[in-house]
Amino acid sequence: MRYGDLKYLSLGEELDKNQYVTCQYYLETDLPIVNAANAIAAEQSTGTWTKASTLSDDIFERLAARVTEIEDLGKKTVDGQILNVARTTVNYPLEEFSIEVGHIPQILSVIAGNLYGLLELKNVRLLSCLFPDSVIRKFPGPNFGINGLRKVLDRPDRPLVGTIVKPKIGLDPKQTAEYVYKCGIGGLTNSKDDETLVDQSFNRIDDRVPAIADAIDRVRDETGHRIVHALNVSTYVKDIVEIAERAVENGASQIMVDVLTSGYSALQMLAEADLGVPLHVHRTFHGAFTRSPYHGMAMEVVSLLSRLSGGDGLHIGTFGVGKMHGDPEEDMASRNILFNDIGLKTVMPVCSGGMHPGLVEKLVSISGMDVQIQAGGGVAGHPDGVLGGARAMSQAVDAVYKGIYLDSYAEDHIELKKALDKWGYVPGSDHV
Ligand code: RUB
Repeated sequence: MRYGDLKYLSLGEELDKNQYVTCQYYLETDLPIVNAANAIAAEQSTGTWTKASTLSDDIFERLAARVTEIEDLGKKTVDGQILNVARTTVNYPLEEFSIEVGHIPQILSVIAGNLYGLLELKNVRLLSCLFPDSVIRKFPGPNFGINGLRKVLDRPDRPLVGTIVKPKIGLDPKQTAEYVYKCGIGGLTNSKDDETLVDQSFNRIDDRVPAIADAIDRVRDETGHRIVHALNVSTYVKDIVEIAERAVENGASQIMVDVLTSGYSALQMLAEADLGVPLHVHRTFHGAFTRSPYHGMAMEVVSLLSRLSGGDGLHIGTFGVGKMHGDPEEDMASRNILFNDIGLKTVMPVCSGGMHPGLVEKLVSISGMDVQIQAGGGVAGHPDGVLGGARAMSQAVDAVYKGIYLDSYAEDHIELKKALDKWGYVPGSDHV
Protein backbone atom coordinates (compact mmCIF):
# COMPACT_ATOMS: atom_id res chain seq x y z
CA MET A 1 0.00 0.00 0.00
CA ARG A 2 1.24 3.50 -0.86
CA TYR A 3 2.45 5.55 2.11
CA GLY A 4 2.16 2.20 3.84
CA ASP A 5 4.63 2.49 6.72
CA LEU A 6 2.31 4.55 8.97
CA LYS A 7 5.42 6.19 10.49
CA TYR A 8 3.66 9.57 10.68
CA LEU A 9 1.14 8.42 13.27
CA SER A 10 1.68 9.77 16.80
CA LEU A 11 -1.85 9.18 18.01
CA GLY A 12 -2.51 10.49 21.49
CA GLU A 13 0.92 12.12 21.75
CA GLU A 14 0.97 15.54 23.45
CA LEU A 15 3.19 17.76 21.29
CA ASP A 16 4.55 21.17 22.26
CA LYS A 17 2.11 23.39 20.30
CA ASN A 18 4.74 26.12 20.19
CA GLN A 19 6.83 23.95 17.93
CA TYR A 20 4.14 23.07 15.40
CA VAL A 21 1.57 24.49 13.00
CA THR A 22 -1.52 22.45 13.84
CA CYS A 23 -4.18 21.74 11.21
CA GLN A 24 -7.45 19.88 11.35
CA TYR A 25 -8.79 18.14 8.22
CA TYR A 26 -12.05 16.43 7.32
CA LEU A 27 -11.49 13.40 5.08
CA GLU A 28 -13.34 10.67 3.24
CA THR A 29 -11.46 7.55 2.13
CA ASP A 30 -11.98 3.98 0.94
CA LEU A 31 -8.88 3.01 2.92
CA PRO A 32 -8.49 2.49 6.65
CA ILE A 33 -8.61 6.02 8.13
CA VAL A 34 -5.13 5.71 9.62
CA ASN A 35 -3.67 5.17 6.16
CA ALA A 36 -5.42 8.25 4.78
CA ALA A 37 -4.35 10.46 7.67
CA ASN A 38 -0.81 9.09 7.45
CA ALA A 39 -0.74 9.87 3.72
CA ILE A 40 -1.61 13.54 4.38
CA ALA A 41 1.17 13.91 6.94
CA ALA A 42 3.68 12.05 4.78
CA GLU A 43 2.95 13.88 1.53
CA GLN A 44 2.96 17.29 3.23
CA SER A 45 6.28 16.72 4.99
CA THR A 46 9.01 14.16 4.27
CA GLY A 47 7.19 11.29 2.55
CA THR A 48 5.97 10.22 -0.85
CA TRP A 49 4.10 7.19 -2.21
CA THR A 50 7.06 4.89 -1.64
CA LYS A 51 9.97 5.14 0.80
CA ALA A 52 12.86 7.19 -0.55
CA SER A 53 16.28 5.66 0.15
CA THR A 54 17.54 9.18 0.90
CA LEU A 55 15.09 9.79 3.74
CA SER A 56 17.41 9.49 6.73
CA ASP A 57 16.16 8.91 10.27
CA ASP A 58 17.54 12.32 11.17
CA ILE A 59 15.54 14.11 8.45
CA PHE A 60 12.43 12.19 9.44
CA GLU A 61 12.79 12.97 13.15
CA ARG A 62 13.31 16.68 12.48
CA LEU A 63 10.81 17.34 9.72
CA ALA A 64 8.07 14.68 9.66
CA ALA A 65 4.53 15.88 10.27
CA ARG A 66 2.69 14.03 13.00
CA VAL A 67 -0.88 12.75 13.12
CA THR A 68 -1.94 13.13 16.75
CA GLU A 69 -5.70 12.77 16.54
CA ILE A 70 -8.21 10.83 14.45
CA GLU A 71 -11.93 11.14 15.13
CA ASP A 72 -13.91 8.43 13.36
CA LEU A 73 -17.10 9.97 11.97
CA GLY A 74 -18.50 6.68 10.64
CA LYS A 75 -19.21 5.73 7.04
CA LYS A 76 -21.00 7.16 4.03
CA THR A 77 -21.93 5.64 0.70
CA VAL A 78 -21.01 7.60 -2.42
CA ASP A 79 -21.90 6.15 -5.85
CA GLY A 80 -22.28 2.73 -4.26
CA GLN A 81 -18.87 2.91 -2.60
CA ILE A 82 -18.66 2.77 1.21
CA LEU A 83 -16.26 5.44 2.50
CA ASN A 84 -14.71 5.96 5.91
CA VAL A 85 -15.20 9.51 7.23
CA ALA A 86 -13.04 11.21 9.84
CA ARG A 87 -11.51 14.36 11.22
CA THR A 88 -7.78 14.30 11.82
CA THR A 89 -5.20 16.60 13.37
CA VAL A 90 -1.86 16.95 11.59
CA ASN A 91 1.03 18.85 13.20
CA TYR A 92 3.75 20.35 11.01
CA PRO A 93 7.12 21.06 12.72
CA LEU A 94 8.14 24.73 12.50
CA GLU A 95 11.42 23.78 10.85
CA GLU A 96 9.37 22.65 7.85
CA PHE A 97 8.55 26.29 7.10
CA SER A 98 10.69 29.01 5.53
CA ILE A 99 13.20 30.43 7.99
CA GLU A 100 11.42 33.76 8.44
CA VAL A 101 8.04 32.01 8.10
CA GLY A 102 6.30 35.36 7.87
CA HIS A 103 4.77 34.85 4.42
CA ILE A 104 1.76 32.81 3.34
CA PRO A 105 2.74 31.13 0.04
CA GLN A 106 5.01 28.38 1.40
CA ILE A 107 2.77 27.88 4.43
CA LEU A 108 -0.16 27.22 2.09
CA SER A 109 1.93 24.81 0.02
CA VAL A 110 2.48 22.79 3.20
CA ILE A 111 -0.95 22.88 4.85
CA ALA A 112 -3.08 22.95 1.68
CA GLY A 113 -0.93 21.53 -1.08
CA ASN A 114 -0.57 18.17 -2.80
CA LEU A 115 -2.87 16.49 -0.29
CA TYR A 116 -5.89 17.60 -2.32
CA GLY A 117 -4.81 15.38 -5.18
CA LEU A 118 -4.02 12.23 -3.22
CA LEU A 119 -5.85 9.16 -4.53
CA GLU A 120 -6.02 7.94 -0.92
CA LEU A 121 -8.60 10.67 -0.29
CA LYS A 122 -12.01 10.87 -1.98
CA ASN A 123 -12.57 14.24 -0.31
CA VAL A 124 -10.49 16.33 2.07
CA ARG A 125 -11.14 19.75 3.60
CA LEU A 126 -8.83 21.92 5.69
CA LEU A 127 -11.09 22.94 8.58
CA SER A 128 -8.83 25.03 10.80
CA CYS A 129 -5.25 26.06 11.39
CA LEU A 130 -3.43 27.10 14.56
CA PHE A 131 -0.14 29.03 14.44
CA PRO A 132 2.16 29.42 17.46
CA ASP A 133 2.82 33.01 18.64
CA SER A 134 6.35 32.81 17.20
CA VAL A 135 4.81 32.54 13.71
CA ILE A 136 2.02 35.08 14.26
CA ARG A 137 4.57 37.68 15.38
CA LYS A 138 6.31 37.42 11.99
CA PHE A 139 3.25 38.87 10.23
CA PRO A 140 2.19 42.54 10.01
CA GLY A 141 -1.46 42.00 10.95
CA PRO A 142 -3.97 44.85 10.51
CA ASN A 143 -2.67 48.43 10.70
CA PHE A 144 -6.09 49.86 11.56
CA GLY A 145 -8.42 47.03 12.57
CA ILE A 146 -11.90 47.66 13.91
CA ASN A 147 -10.93 50.49 16.27
CA GLY A 148 -8.81 52.22 13.63
CA LEU A 149 -11.61 52.03 11.07
CA ARG A 150 -14.07 53.46 13.57
CA LYS A 151 -11.66 56.30 14.40
CA VAL A 152 -11.20 57.19 10.72
CA LEU A 153 -14.98 57.35 10.32
CA ASP A 154 -15.67 58.95 13.71
CA ARG A 155 -18.15 56.11 14.31
CA PRO A 156 -17.35 54.73 17.79
CA ASP A 157 -19.92 51.96 18.15
CA ARG A 158 -22.59 51.89 15.45
CA PRO A 159 -22.35 49.34 12.61
CA LEU A 160 -20.57 50.66 9.54
CA VAL A 161 -22.90 50.79 6.58
CA GLY A 162 -21.75 50.83 3.01
CA THR A 163 -22.36 50.15 -0.60
CA ILE A 164 -20.74 48.70 -3.68
CA VAL A 165 -20.96 50.96 -6.74
CA LYS A 166 -23.30 49.27 -9.22
CA PRO A 167 -23.24 48.34 -12.03
CA LYS A 168 -19.94 46.81 -10.98
CA ILE A 169 -18.40 47.94 -14.29
CA GLY A 170 -19.39 50.60 -16.81
CA LEU A 171 -19.68 53.90 -14.97
CA ASP A 172 -17.04 56.53 -15.75
CA PRO A 173 -15.05 58.33 -13.01
CA LYS A 174 -17.44 61.29 -12.85
CA GLN A 175 -20.49 59.03 -12.55
CA THR A 176 -18.72 56.95 -9.90
CA ALA A 177 -17.86 60.06 -7.91
CA GLU A 178 -21.45 61.32 -8.08
CA TYR A 179 -22.60 57.91 -6.84
CA VAL A 180 -20.23 58.12 -3.88
CA TYR A 181 -21.32 61.69 -3.15
CA LYS A 182 -24.98 60.60 -2.95
CA CYS A 183 -24.02 57.69 -0.69
CA GLY A 184 -22.20 60.04 1.65
CA ILE A 185 -25.05 62.55 1.68
CA GLY A 186 -27.36 59.60 2.38
CA GLY A 187 -25.35 58.74 5.49
CA LEU A 188 -23.33 55.72 4.38
CA THR A 189 -19.87 55.35 5.92
CA ASN A 190 -18.30 53.20 3.20
CA SER A 191 -18.38 52.80 -0.52
CA LYS A 192 -16.18 50.56 -2.62
CA ASP A 193 -15.23 49.50 -6.09
CA ASP A 194 -16.69 46.11 -6.93
CA GLU A 195 -14.32 43.18 -7.23
CA THR A 196 -13.96 43.36 -11.02
CA LEU A 197 -13.38 47.11 -11.35
CA VAL A 198 -9.71 48.08 -11.29
CA ASP A 199 -8.25 50.14 -14.16
CA GLN A 200 -10.45 49.61 -17.24
CA SER A 201 -10.62 51.91 -20.26
CA PHE A 202 -13.97 53.36 -19.15
CA ASN A 203 -12.81 54.10 -15.61
CA ARG A 204 -9.07 54.64 -15.16
CA ILE A 205 -7.82 54.63 -11.58
CA ASP A 206 -5.88 57.89 -12.03
CA ASP A 207 -9.14 59.60 -13.05
CA ARG A 208 -11.43 57.82 -10.56
CA VAL A 209 -9.37 58.55 -7.43
CA PRO A 210 -9.33 62.38 -7.50
CA ALA A 211 -12.96 62.52 -8.62
CA ILE A 212 -14.06 60.39 -5.67
CA ALA A 213 -11.78 62.27 -3.27
CA ASP A 214 -13.45 65.54 -4.30
CA ALA A 215 -16.89 63.97 -3.79
CA ILE A 216 -15.93 62.78 -0.30
CA ASP A 217 -14.60 66.23 0.56
CA ARG A 218 -17.86 67.82 -0.67
CA VAL A 219 -19.86 65.50 1.62
CA ARG A 220 -17.71 66.45 4.57
CA ASP A 221 -17.78 70.19 3.78
CA GLU A 222 -21.57 70.17 3.35
CA THR A 223 -22.55 67.84 6.22
CA GLY A 224 -19.49 67.03 8.36
CA HIS A 225 -20.19 63.34 7.61
CA ARG A 226 -17.28 61.00 6.84
CA ILE A 227 -17.33 58.32 4.16
CA VAL A 228 -14.39 56.35 2.77
CA HIS A 229 -14.20 54.66 -0.61
CA ALA A 230 -12.23 51.42 -1.07
CA LEU A 231 -10.26 51.62 -4.30
CA ASN A 232 -9.61 48.23 -5.90
CA VAL A 233 -5.93 47.80 -6.84
CA SER A 234 -6.10 44.07 -7.58
CA THR A 235 -3.51 43.83 -10.31
CA TYR A 236 -0.02 42.52 -11.18
CA VAL A 237 1.77 42.26 -7.84
CA LYS A 238 4.86 44.00 -9.25
CA ASP A 239 2.83 47.20 -9.65
CA ILE A 240 0.27 46.92 -6.84
CA VAL A 241 2.08 48.93 -4.15
CA GLU A 242 3.09 51.72 -6.53
CA ILE A 243 -0.51 51.99 -7.78
CA ALA A 244 -1.82 52.09 -4.21
CA GLU A 245 0.75 54.68 -3.12
CA ARG A 246 -0.10 56.90 -6.08
CA ALA A 247 -3.81 56.52 -5.36
CA VAL A 248 -3.34 57.56 -1.73
CA GLU A 249 -1.23 60.54 -2.83
CA ASN A 250 -4.15 61.51 -5.11
CA GLY A 251 -6.66 61.26 -2.28
CA ALA A 252 -7.73 57.60 -1.97
CA SER A 253 -9.23 57.07 1.50
CA GLN A 254 -9.11 53.24 1.53
CA ILE A 255 -7.46 50.55 -0.59
CA MET A 256 -9.15 47.29 -1.57
CA VAL A 257 -7.59 44.06 -2.75
CA ASP A 258 -9.13 40.80 -3.98
CA VAL A 259 -6.89 38.70 -1.77
CA LEU A 260 -7.51 35.29 -3.38
CA THR A 261 -6.95 36.38 -6.97
CA SER A 262 -4.13 38.81 -6.13
CA GLY A 263 -2.50 36.66 -3.46
CA TYR A 264 -1.92 36.99 0.26
CA SER A 265 1.53 38.39 -0.52
CA ALA A 266 -0.10 41.28 -2.39
CA LEU A 267 -2.18 42.04 0.72
CA GLN A 268 0.89 41.77 2.95
CA MET A 269 2.91 44.09 0.68
CA LEU A 270 0.11 46.67 0.89
CA ALA A 271 -0.05 46.30 4.68
CA GLU A 272 3.72 46.73 4.95
CA ALA A 273 3.76 49.72 2.58
CA ASP A 274 2.48 51.95 5.38
CA LEU A 275 -0.11 53.57 3.09
CA GLY A 276 -1.81 55.36 5.96
CA VAL A 277 -5.31 54.19 4.91
CA PRO A 278 -7.26 51.03 5.85
CA LEU A 279 -7.21 47.90 3.68
CA HIS A 280 -10.54 46.38 2.59
CA VAL A 281 -10.20 42.70 1.63
CA HIS A 282 -12.59 41.10 -0.86
CA ARG A 283 -12.70 37.31 -1.04
CA THR A 284 -13.91 36.71 -4.61
CA PHE A 285 -12.88 33.21 -5.81
CA HIS A 286 -13.33 31.71 -2.31
CA GLY A 287 -16.44 29.84 -3.45
CA ALA A 288 -14.22 27.64 -5.64
CA PHE A 289 -12.90 25.90 -2.53
CA THR A 290 -14.97 26.92 0.51
CA ARG A 291 -18.41 25.98 -0.77
CA SER A 292 -18.31 22.19 -0.40
CA PRO A 293 -18.56 20.94 3.19
CA TYR A 294 -16.52 17.90 2.12
CA HIS A 295 -13.64 19.20 0.01
CA GLY A 296 -11.44 22.32 -0.07
CA MET A 297 -10.91 24.78 2.74
CA ALA A 298 -13.12 26.38 5.39
CA MET A 299 -13.47 30.18 5.10
CA GLU A 300 -12.11 30.55 8.63
CA VAL A 301 -8.67 29.64 7.30
CA VAL A 302 -8.98 32.46 4.74
CA SER A 303 -10.01 34.77 7.60
CA LEU A 304 -6.92 33.83 9.62
CA LEU A 305 -4.50 34.19 6.70
CA SER A 306 -6.06 37.54 5.71
CA ARG A 307 -5.77 38.83 9.28
CA LEU A 308 -2.12 37.76 9.50
CA SER A 309 -1.43 39.41 6.13
CA GLY A 310 -2.84 42.77 7.22
CA GLY A 311 -6.48 43.15 6.18
CA ASP A 312 -8.50 45.72 8.18
CA GLY A 313 -11.92 44.56 6.90
CA LEU A 314 -12.81 41.19 5.32
CA HIS A 315 -15.92 39.83 3.63
CA ILE A 316 -17.12 36.83 5.65
CA GLY A 317 -20.68 36.27 4.37
CA THR A 318 -24.08 37.14 5.82
CA PHE A 319 -24.85 34.23 8.20
CA GLY A 320 -27.42 32.96 5.70
CA VAL A 321 -29.28 36.30 5.53
CA GLY A 322 -28.14 37.52 2.07
CA LYS A 323 -27.86 36.13 -1.47
CA MET A 324 -24.55 34.25 -1.44
CA HIS A 325 -24.22 30.57 -0.52
CA GLY A 326 -22.98 30.24 3.04
CA ASP A 327 -23.34 28.15 6.19
CA PRO A 328 -24.34 30.46 9.06
CA GLU A 329 -22.15 28.50 11.49
CA GLU A 330 -19.17 28.71 9.16
CA ASP A 331 -19.77 32.44 8.65
CA MET A 332 -19.78 32.87 12.44
CA ALA A 333 -16.55 30.85 12.70
CA SER A 334 -15.01 33.07 9.99
CA ARG A 335 -16.14 36.15 11.95
CA ASN A 336 -14.82 34.88 15.27
CA ILE A 337 -11.35 34.26 13.83
CA LEU A 338 -11.23 38.02 13.12
CA PHE A 339 -11.89 38.79 16.79
CA ASN A 340 -10.00 36.21 18.80
CA ASP A 341 -6.99 37.28 20.82
CA ILE A 342 -3.87 36.30 18.90
CA GLY A 343 -1.89 39.45 19.63
CA LEU A 344 -3.02 41.26 16.44
CA LYS A 345 -5.63 43.97 15.89
CA THR A 346 -9.14 42.70 15.22
CA VAL A 347 -10.59 42.85 11.71
CA MET A 348 -13.98 44.33 10.77
CA PRO A 349 -16.27 41.60 9.41
CA VAL A 350 -17.91 42.79 6.18
CA CYS A 351 -21.35 41.32 5.48
CA SER A 352 -22.39 41.76 1.88
CA GLY A 353 -24.23 39.96 -0.90
CA GLY A 354 -27.95 40.45 -1.38
CA MET A 355 -28.24 42.82 1.56
CA HIS A 356 -30.98 45.46 1.69
CA PRO A 357 -32.48 47.65 4.45
CA GLY A 358 -35.11 45.02 5.38
CA LEU A 359 -32.37 42.55 6.32
CA VAL A 360 -30.32 44.84 8.57
CA GLU A 361 -32.20 44.03 11.80
CA LYS A 362 -31.83 40.30 11.22
CA LEU A 363 -28.16 40.58 10.34
CA VAL A 364 -27.18 42.73 13.31
CA SER A 365 -29.13 40.46 15.67
CA ILE A 366 -26.62 37.78 14.62
CA SER A 367 -23.45 39.80 14.02
CA GLY A 368 -23.64 42.38 16.79
CA MET A 369 -22.65 46.03 16.27
CA ASP A 370 -19.05 45.37 15.18
CA VAL A 371 -19.97 44.80 11.57
CA GLN A 372 -19.77 46.57 8.19
CA ILE A 373 -22.94 45.97 6.21
CA GLN A 374 -22.62 46.50 2.43
CA ALA A 375 -25.50 46.73 -0.01
CA GLY A 376 -25.04 47.15 -3.75
CA GLY A 377 -28.39 46.39 -5.34
CA GLY A 378 -29.96 47.18 -1.98
CA VAL A 379 -28.93 50.83 -2.50
CA ALA A 380 -28.89 51.27 -6.30
CA GLY A 381 -32.21 49.44 -6.69
CA HIS A 382 -34.18 51.70 -4.32
CA PRO A 383 -37.27 53.39 -5.81
CA ASP A 384 -35.71 56.79 -5.11
CA GLY A 385 -32.34 55.85 -6.63
CA VAL A 386 -28.92 55.84 -4.97
CA LEU A 387 -29.63 58.70 -2.57
CA GLY A 388 -32.87 57.08 -1.43
CA GLY A 389 -31.17 53.71 -1.07
CA ALA A 390 -28.32 55.19 0.92
CA ARG A 391 -30.74 56.97 3.23
CA ALA A 392 -32.78 53.75 3.67
CA MET A 393 -29.70 51.68 4.59
CA SER A 394 -28.45 54.37 6.95
CA GLN A 395 -31.89 54.67 8.56
CA ALA A 396 -32.09 50.88 9.01
CA VAL A 397 -28.75 50.84 10.84
CA ASP A 398 -29.77 53.83 12.98
CA ALA A 399 -33.01 52.07 13.90
CA VAL A 400 -31.24 48.88 14.96
CA TYR A 401 -28.63 50.87 16.91
CA LYS A 402 -31.45 52.68 18.75
CA GLY A 403 -33.27 49.40 19.42
CA ILE A 404 -36.27 50.33 17.29
CA TYR A 405 -37.86 47.73 15.01
CA LEU A 406 -37.52 48.64 11.34
CA ASP A 407 -41.24 48.66 10.64
CA SER A 408 -41.78 51.18 13.44
CA TYR A 409 -38.86 53.36 12.36
CA ALA A 410 -40.15 53.30 8.78
CA GLU A 411 -43.34 55.03 9.84
CA ASP A 412 -41.50 58.36 9.83
CA HIS A 413 -38.58 57.53 7.54
CA ILE A 414 -39.98 57.40 4.02
CA GLU A 415 -36.88 56.02 2.29
CA LEU A 416 -36.77 53.06 4.68
CA LYS A 417 -40.51 52.52 4.24
CA LYS A 418 -40.12 52.39 0.46
CA ALA A 419 -37.31 49.84 0.81
CA LEU A 420 -39.35 47.61 3.12
CA ASP A 421 -42.34 47.90 0.78
CA LYS A 422 -40.17 46.89 -2.18
CA TRP A 423 -37.97 44.15 -0.70
CA GLY A 424 -39.70 43.12 2.52
CA TYR A 425 -38.63 43.01 6.13
CA VAL A 426 -37.04 40.14 8.00
CA PRO A 427 -37.27 40.81 11.76
CA GLY A 428 -34.25 40.23 13.93
CA SER A 429 -33.78 36.95 15.76
CA ASP A 430 -34.62 38.70 19.03
CA HIS A 431 -37.66 40.51 17.62
CA VAL A 432 -40.44 39.57 20.03
C1 RUB B 1 -22.62 42.38 -3.43
C2 RUB B 1 -21.26 42.42 -4.04
C3 RUB B 1 -20.13 41.70 -3.41
C4 RUB B 1 -20.57 40.41 -2.80
C5 RUB B 1 -19.43 39.43 -2.61
O1 RUB B 1 -23.52 43.12 -4.27
O2 RUB B 1 -21.04 43.08 -5.03
O3 RUB B 1 -19.09 41.52 -4.35
O4 RUB B 1 -20.98 40.79 -1.55
O5 RUB B 1 -19.89 38.38 -1.80
P1 RUB B 1 -25.08 43.09 -3.86
P2 RUB B 1 -19.24 38.12 -0.35
O6 RUB B 1 -25.23 43.84 -2.56
O7 RUB B 1 -25.78 43.77 -5.00
O8 RUB B 1 -25.47 41.65 -3.73
O9 RUB B 1 -19.40 39.42 0.39
O10 RUB B 1 -20.06 36.98 0.19
O11 RUB B 1 -17.82 37.77 -0.58
